[in-house]
Amino acid sequence: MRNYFHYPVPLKSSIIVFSRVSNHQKQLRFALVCFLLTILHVNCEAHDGYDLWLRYSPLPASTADTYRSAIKGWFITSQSPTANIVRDELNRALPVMLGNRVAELRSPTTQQQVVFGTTQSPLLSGLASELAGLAADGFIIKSTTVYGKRSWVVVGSTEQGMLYGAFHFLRLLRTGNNLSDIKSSPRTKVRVLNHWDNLDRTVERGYAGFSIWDWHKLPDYIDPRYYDYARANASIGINATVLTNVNANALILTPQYLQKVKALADIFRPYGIKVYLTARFSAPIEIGKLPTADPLDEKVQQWWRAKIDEIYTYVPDFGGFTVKANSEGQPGPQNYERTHADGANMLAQALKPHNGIVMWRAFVYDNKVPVDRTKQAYNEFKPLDGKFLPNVMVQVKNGPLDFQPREPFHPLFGSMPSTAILPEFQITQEYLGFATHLFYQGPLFKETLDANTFVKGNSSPVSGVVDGSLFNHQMTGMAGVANIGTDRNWCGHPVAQANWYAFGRLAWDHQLSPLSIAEEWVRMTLSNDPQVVSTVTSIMMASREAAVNYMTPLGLHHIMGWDHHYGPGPWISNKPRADWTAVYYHRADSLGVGFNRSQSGSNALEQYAPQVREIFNNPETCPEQYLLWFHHVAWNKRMKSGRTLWDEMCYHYQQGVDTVAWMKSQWESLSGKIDADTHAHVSKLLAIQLKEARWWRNSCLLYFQQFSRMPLPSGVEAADQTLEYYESLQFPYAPGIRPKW
Ligand code: GCW
Repeated sequence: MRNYFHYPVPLKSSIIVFSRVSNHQKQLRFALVCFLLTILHVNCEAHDGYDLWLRYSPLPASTADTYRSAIKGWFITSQSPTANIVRDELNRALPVMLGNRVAELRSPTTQQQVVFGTTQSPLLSGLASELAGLAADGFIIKSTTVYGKRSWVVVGSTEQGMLYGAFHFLRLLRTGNNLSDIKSSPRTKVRVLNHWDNLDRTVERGYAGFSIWDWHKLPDYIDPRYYDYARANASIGINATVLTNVNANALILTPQYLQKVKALADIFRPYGIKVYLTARFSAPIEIGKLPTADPLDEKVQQWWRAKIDEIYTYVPDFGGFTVKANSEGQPGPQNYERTHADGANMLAQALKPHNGIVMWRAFVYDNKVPVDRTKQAYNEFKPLDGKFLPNVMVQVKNGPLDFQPREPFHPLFGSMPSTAILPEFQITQEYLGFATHLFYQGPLFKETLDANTFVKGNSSPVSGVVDGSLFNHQMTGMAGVANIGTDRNWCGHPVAQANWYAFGRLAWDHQLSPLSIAEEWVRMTLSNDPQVVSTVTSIMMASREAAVNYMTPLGLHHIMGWDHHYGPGPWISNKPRADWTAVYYHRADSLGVGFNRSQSGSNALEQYAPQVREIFNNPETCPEQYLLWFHHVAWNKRMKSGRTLWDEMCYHYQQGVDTVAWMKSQWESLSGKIDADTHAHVSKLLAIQLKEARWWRNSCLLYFQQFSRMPLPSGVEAADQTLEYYESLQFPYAPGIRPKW
């Protein structure tokens, strides 16, 4: 048992101390042991978030009875490290949820049971045809007859499939669902977390403490967290992890670090998780002592080949590289007048014999290029369509700018039909209130996945690009920038765990609804109590729109504080890069506000299919949630509500604040219904969120009012400070900032 909670050591030692004693002392001892047991029990029950959504607790008696009538015991047909993980998890979960009577069976013949295994087992091989249509990691859960007994089987065609099936089976029990026949198959192949973790253990844009990779003590000291990290990921189908920051450090590729990487890869392997690294493009110079990193230079190619061969001696199933090149100061092929395809293909060629892949990021822009920043990735990558080797995926952020509370979908989705495209979401909340704000990202992820690109007929959702169905790609995946750190509860905010969870669930199946995912998460993490489930899910579902409203309503974007992105900063101007300032994006003046990206402006809309262009190009038909993203709009323009743009903006900011106040009062109503510590923690964070939502509303409205020169409409609260005050606030130690190298 690796979870700290379950170590029985303190109790044992206290009993030893009290041996050889008188009767009176015996009574005392008994009382004390009871007392200690009570404390321990309370500690076991206390929920500090470490267990994530794998928190098993007794099911309500009637639910447990129903399951017990169908399950008398369980059996695992395979013998492998992965089967042992399944066994551990079942032993951890079932006695707690169903009681000790539901135990592992010595043979699968005796009674009504659940059989876990693969179709390699003779007992389950008859199900091979049913699994044939599923992806390798898929599984079925099915009621069938085993040795004459009505039983349940949880079967994959691989050990990994069995593992995912077992976790799903436990999910069904934990959420109180009826057992029924299920077939499940992942819609994408590489379901990958990107850790922006540095070798000094800082985490770029990380808000949950330091990196969980203890590089200094690896490979000799293995933190129990590594196992729990792997369990958590396996339980939601995540099968890949990029250990290091995309702002890369070449040292990770040296033997000293590769031993450490190997230690992690060895732990993760039976959980079905492959390890990947970030490749610093200039590594041949920095650690290879070559004069150049030109991808077309023979010596450079040889160096990478040898380096990659070496990596595979440490990690035989190494997944490959994620690369950020020629972006925000990172070196890349363009330093040598080569293209992104030249750079990616050089690495892909060397990885190919080992079945490794390259995830090459399209997050590129340059302030020396006098073109709207949101157009630059498309401009650079679209012409390279078809030029990447088959084991390259181009990794594209969900929107064309940078993980804003709301962005339209990235125009590269659908416009590179001959290239495998990997979407990148940011689970960590860089622009979303850090780990202080309750911001459930399920609806944000889903909005991108559901967006219609119109590139191939009237129904061409981004999800069709992502799962390969639209252009018939075999290489598919979904990447998420992790929000994980050394905080006891992993993600900082207790509810931020739900974003990690939702990412995994949607990477597995983008057809799931954010509400159903939220509900699963609440039931498994907080409580099955119907009031808790409905209240917390409504809070979660309201949280995204609330944040859009109090931060960047109506299509505003990138008006956060400079560099750290904490809090409001619509006044940010005069910085070394125009495209890192707020005024570049909102363009407020006495006439109106918004970035004109229509035909009469930067024409970013030309990068979308004609149907999208048509809707968005006209301010009358452009959905209001994107209005100021695509248009510079007069302050007194009439909106659909009949209000002026200015009044509407005020109303949205107020609405954002009001929703957070509502979220807080809803949460308060759950006092006594969920674990007290978690309740208090979230309650305090919601108080900060409310304070910060007001700060956003006050400062943004004061700032924009300078241009609109219009009064606040009724119902919108006035600021209690001056604009100068808000502008004067400085946060030199805001967390998550990128280190200055
Ligand atoms: O949003 C920006 C972040 C950078 C990050 C970059 C990227 C890792 O502010 O911190 O760098 O995106 O995605 O590469």
